[in-house]
Amino acid sequence: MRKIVLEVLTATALTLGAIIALPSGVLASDVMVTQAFARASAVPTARAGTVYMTLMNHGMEMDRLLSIITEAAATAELHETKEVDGVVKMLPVDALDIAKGGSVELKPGGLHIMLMGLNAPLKKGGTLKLQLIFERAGPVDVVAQIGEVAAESHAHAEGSTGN
Ligand SMILES: [Cu+2]
Repeated sequence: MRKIVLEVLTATALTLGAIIALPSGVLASDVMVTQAFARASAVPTARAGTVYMTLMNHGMEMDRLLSIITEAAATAELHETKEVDGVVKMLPVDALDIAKGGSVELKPGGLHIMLMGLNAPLKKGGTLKLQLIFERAGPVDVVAQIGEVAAESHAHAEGSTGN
């Protein structure tokens, strides 16, 4: 049974050329990422950026987003925007669980990936490459489209201009 499964995986990998079979037999594509987009930098000196996307777990078990890697910035962290006593704050999220068959939306006003120490401003119309590391699915490459500058305020440590 296991042999048959592995042969199917190999055939699929050869066909698509982009699927990596991990040693455990878990496919990297067990987590599907859609609608990945980043905000364009408002000013050329911007050092922070935000990225949003939808994560779907098509695997057989719960999965967990452990970390984010990008060459575009010094660090990339998962944050959650929350209103605490009328003050909007961003709190770091250590790990994000995605239930089997479930999905999690990273969107403005909620969960987001925060880039800190941008190597270059994010230009509208460009793309941003990220790699998401999941506990079970392993690394998943993501290409985010760079869209408009954020319309709403986002309380960054580096100081938004308010409102
Ligand atoms: Cu943030």
